[in-house]
Amino acid sequence: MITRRKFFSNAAVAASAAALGTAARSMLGAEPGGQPSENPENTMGSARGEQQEYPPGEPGKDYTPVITPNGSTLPYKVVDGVKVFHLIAEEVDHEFAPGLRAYCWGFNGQVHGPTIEAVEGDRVRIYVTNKLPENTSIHWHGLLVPSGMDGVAGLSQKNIGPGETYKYEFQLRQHGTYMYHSHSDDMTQIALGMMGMFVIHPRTPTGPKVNRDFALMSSEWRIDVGTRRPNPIEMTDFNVLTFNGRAFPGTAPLVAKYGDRVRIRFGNLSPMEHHPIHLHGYYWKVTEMDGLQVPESAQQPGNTVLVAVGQTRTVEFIADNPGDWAMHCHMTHHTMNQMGHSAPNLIGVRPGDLAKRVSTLLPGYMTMGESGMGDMGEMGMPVPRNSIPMAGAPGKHDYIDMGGMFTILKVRENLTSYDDPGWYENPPGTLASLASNEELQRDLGFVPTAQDTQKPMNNMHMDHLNMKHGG
Ligand SMILES: [Cu+2]
Repeated sequence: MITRRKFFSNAAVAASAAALGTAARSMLGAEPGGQPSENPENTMGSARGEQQEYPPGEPGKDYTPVITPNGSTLPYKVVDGVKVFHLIAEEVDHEFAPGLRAYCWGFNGQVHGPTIEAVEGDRVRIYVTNKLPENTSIHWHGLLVPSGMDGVAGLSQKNIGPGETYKYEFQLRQHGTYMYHSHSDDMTQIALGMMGMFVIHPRTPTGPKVNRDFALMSSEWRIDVGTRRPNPIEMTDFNVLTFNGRAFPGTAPLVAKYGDRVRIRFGNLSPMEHHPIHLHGYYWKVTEMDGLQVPESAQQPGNTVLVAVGQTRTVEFIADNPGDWAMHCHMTHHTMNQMGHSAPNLIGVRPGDLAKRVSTLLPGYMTMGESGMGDMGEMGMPVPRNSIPMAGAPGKHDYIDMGGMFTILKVRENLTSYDDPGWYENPPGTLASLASNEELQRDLGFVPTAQDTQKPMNNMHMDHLNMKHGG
């Protein structure tokens, strides 16, 4: 029986180079949905098979370039039809947020490494120079490459020694969101930041074109206060959580115009933890899992997507709700910064004149946390050198008690550029505000105070219950 796939495949054999369209898809081993063919024998996509050549895909013409907030895209040049990239593994003095720097390991002067971007069918040659004091190697996470290009030191290749440059070369026979990372002394090198995103655009795009295409890599670090080196021994207690190597308020906002179709490609190469990433004000559809396209009928809607360690998840939505919208990992300790995690629990404790008494022994002492910890960033108490307080940054309406893996989606109706447009101007009647006594009296029948012992619900008419039982 001639399946459609087989038909394309056979047709492709006979097709001339001019008949690229459907043949290209088949030759790359991808069905229109983007899935690799079940039968690699039928495809060019086989790592061991013959490979059809494609002209190098060009930004602007063949794809809309990805935006890596707080990061960059790795430049390339074309040599004899091959896209040539150069990654340099090296130590980087990296800023996580204003006030916190550490010596990390990254690529080309950046943490994480620049995003590698190419087009399905491209042949890529990636040189990796090792400027680290120990061996390294690079694994192309999720890419279908020949075994010897897979980058697992010892298993797939020799280590890249300090000072050496290795060459990786393969054809990209899939499209989607992937990653790259060190695969030699992984525990150390990943904890120090050696990773980046690898985005492959489809040769023959299907589906609606996106206007804004963002890549965000999650990671986590242990940087003890006052030190300048992430601790790779840490297994459980991470205190700096990042998107693209930056902790809020160091994260750049994602800016979109009203009506834009927005794609966000999430990757997670944290040493240990999974991150449920949540966006306010929207629901999205998960269009890719680990780079593989999800058929439209199966695209899960949601507003939170769990990105486990080693996974990528891609979501899309239309930016039709103007405003400033929080987007963050929903594990609350992952939206906190470094300082304050070892404080005693004083919530509800009445400290009396403790501060006064202690201050005779410790000048400048403040008792903190008895009414919660939201004020710990805002109080601006001096923090040790090279550390960031538990949370926050001044916001438009108040202090923002968030840190870590937190950023802001900014959607505006009128934009002349995608630069940070500042804070959102709330249209009249659309901002939560202090209730007036008149409103409270009218709607609740009384004015609640902090001293109230009344149970508010006892004073309310149970309209919905009446409706239910009233028949
Ligand atoms: Cu998290």
